[in-house]
Amino acid sequence: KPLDESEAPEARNSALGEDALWHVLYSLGQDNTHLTERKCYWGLVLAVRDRMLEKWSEVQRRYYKNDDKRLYYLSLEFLPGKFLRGNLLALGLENEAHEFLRERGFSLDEIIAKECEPGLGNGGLGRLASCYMDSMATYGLPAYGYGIRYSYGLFRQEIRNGQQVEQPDNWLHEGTHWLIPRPYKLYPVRFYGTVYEWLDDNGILRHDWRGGDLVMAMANDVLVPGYRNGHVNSVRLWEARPHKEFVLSSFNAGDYIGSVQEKISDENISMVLYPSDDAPEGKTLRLKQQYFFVAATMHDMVRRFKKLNKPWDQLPEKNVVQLNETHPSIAIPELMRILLDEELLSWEEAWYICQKLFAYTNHTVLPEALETWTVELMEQLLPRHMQIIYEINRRFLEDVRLHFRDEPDLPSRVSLITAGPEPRVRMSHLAIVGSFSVNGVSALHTQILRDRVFHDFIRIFPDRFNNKTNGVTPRRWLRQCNVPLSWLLSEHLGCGWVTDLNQLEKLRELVDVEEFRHDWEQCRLTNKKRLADYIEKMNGITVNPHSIFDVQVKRFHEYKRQLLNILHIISLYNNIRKKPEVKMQPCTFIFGGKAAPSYRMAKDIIYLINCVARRVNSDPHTRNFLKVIFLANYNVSLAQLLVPATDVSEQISTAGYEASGTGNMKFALNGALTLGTRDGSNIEIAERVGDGNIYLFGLCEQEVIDLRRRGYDPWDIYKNDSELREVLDMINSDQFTPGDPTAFSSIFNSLLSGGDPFMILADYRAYVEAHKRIAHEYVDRELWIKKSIMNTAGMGFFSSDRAIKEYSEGIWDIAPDV
Ligand code: 26Q
Repeated sequence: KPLDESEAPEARNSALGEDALWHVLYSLGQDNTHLTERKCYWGLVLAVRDRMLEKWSEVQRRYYKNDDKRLYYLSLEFLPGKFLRGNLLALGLENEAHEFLRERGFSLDEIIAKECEPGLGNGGLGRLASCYMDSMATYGLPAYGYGIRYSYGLFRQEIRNGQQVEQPDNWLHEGTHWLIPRPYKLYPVRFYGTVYEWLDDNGILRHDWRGGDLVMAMANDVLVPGYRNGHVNSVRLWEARPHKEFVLSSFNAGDYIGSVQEKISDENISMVLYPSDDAPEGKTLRLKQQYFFVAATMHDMVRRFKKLNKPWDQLPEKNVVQLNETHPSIAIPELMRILLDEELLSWEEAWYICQKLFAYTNHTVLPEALETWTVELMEQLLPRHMQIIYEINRRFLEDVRLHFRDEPDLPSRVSLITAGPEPRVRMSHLAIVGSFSVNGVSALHTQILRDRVFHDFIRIFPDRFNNKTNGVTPRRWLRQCNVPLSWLLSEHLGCGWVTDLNQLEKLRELVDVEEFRHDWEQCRLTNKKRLADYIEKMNGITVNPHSIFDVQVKRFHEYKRQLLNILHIISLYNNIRKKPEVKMQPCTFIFGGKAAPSYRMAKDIIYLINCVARRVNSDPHTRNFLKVIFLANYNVSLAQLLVPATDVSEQISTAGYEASGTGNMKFALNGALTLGTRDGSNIEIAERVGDGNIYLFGLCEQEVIDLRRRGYDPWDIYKNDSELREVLDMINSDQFTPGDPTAFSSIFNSLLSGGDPFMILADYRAYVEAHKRIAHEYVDRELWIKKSIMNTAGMGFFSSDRAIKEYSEGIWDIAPDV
């Protein structure tokens, strides 16, 4: 049943249902006297879209009229999740939609369950972009998202015989009316070609990039409504289209297939999202994707700016471009090219404009994830941009030499181009030098950028670096995903928390009210039962909703240490079997997440978890106490089911490796207790929920560094900890893979002879002890529920609304237009 219907939908002449029926006939071209679920869904989508379009066009006109400064948020990834529920909620139309469907014998929940989700991102970075789009619309900012309309999103994960199998995600197979194609918004994008030189009237050397291949970028818009404020923004997703329908010459020469082939290869650019969230592969197609969407976006921005008839130096006063990671950083030389070669500005003017326009967010400190491209590839694909990068670098290094005369090594360390036989362009250096702001995504992460990763740049550009701790949208990550708790909150606090999350602090006064605690627990139980039903349906395993739901869902990565989790589970399993008389709190351990298709170790870990699950779940001695579940195809929708049903949120990365994490925020917001390392934003979560309401364990970032420096030998731990040794020896035998004793030898070897690069054994004991505390305290229901409430109460700061306010005031210098 829908909640907070208090705010009536905007007055409109016709009812939502009537419009949906109209659309079934006139837009879908289908009989609307016999309605199917599908027809109702698409009819509703179109009717909701109409309402958003009206607001959107009003808002766009207002930006123009008020001469607003605009934000361009450039991201190769967006992970919006399903649309229907969120859009209905934002517009206050949930009741109407519900009624319309009910009268025709359909259910909103069931229809939403069947809605497909666009997986146009890998994980944290893409989901953050979507949380931010939601907050920008809700705050009323003049902002645009820009990205790529991939035909295939992140692969669908199946588990076969315990192993990950990737399936294509053809999310557009049925088409989608949430996407508005704009076939007339079509810009050419060039690749390869030649740079010509000429002298202008003032005798200045000019450049002209010509020839090569042209591909067209076509706009597709997704509308993003603010929450009940009549504001609608958009995300523009570029789709690659062939420049010419056929290459005429080859067509005439009879090479019909050859000419079609060329058309197909042009469309390849927006075909598929790269499924790796680190270790960039250096593939030409990826660089093409990056330049393709950046060129189209810069073109769009310049076109809009030119309508204002202002001098060029006003470009950064009327616009700001936020680069989500270095992936779109080729925007910097692209804008330089436009200003120099097309608008004929001087280098100084053009560079001044760029440096005032761009801002860059870093999301990773993993050295292998820092993006670089070979000069060779850049020179070939984007010859003019490579020239510009050389010139940016030349001038930058000249400056560095001048200001740091006594540090002859500094220039080579900060150079945009590496030395050596195969020189590469460092995209992060390009982004730092070409921006006025560089930010990290949690306090610790920004500190690490300052101290280690970009230490040299801090001295060159001391004012450029700043922190913006990530946040998540309370609309999707509480109001939408946790209806029972939302009801309870609104009953006691009013509805204001949905857009002002700090209001949750008032919950602190309610922890001592017994009835409130009881209701809190009931909400949690309802959510856990719903998840238990899903597990039963998907995995065929019955789990006890009164057991501890301990959840680790995220991409599979060695630094995220899913291995640490499963090692502990194996030792629990051993203990129960050895001492069946000891009563134990029943536990359900839930995993989910995808591994990059080429990441062998991550796939081995998925296999290990599934093998352990099979063994543990079928053992009659342990199955009342211990269940291990791997949920296939973790995505935004599945997260929305898991987050409100979780008791213990596993955030156990090696300290210093997780830039921020945002899953940690979603779980704690919904009343889960965090079991985590002092890493990323876990530290800030602890500060706000209080040390007594979170389970922190293990080495901190400095201790990780110190231990490594002192010399860390995992064999010592192996020798001294007999419980852990038993677990490791089981992995290194055929215990979990009967007949195949070497299935996990790569894991065993990495942990021991490989030196355990992520310090799993070093943190093992502390992790086990933390789990013991959890099992002990969970039994004290009063205590646990209080802690749960205190978590939700302390999470106001982690709203993406707060983060977006900080970005607008601290970086973008833009204000809401409402
Ligand atoms: C780069 C080049 C070629 C191919 C792929 C990539 C690539 C793609 C995605 C590199 C990195 C990513 C994604 C990184 C990411 O998701 N980072 C996460 O960002 C979150 C939001 O700030 C943080 O909370 C996480 O800590 C961080 O891991």
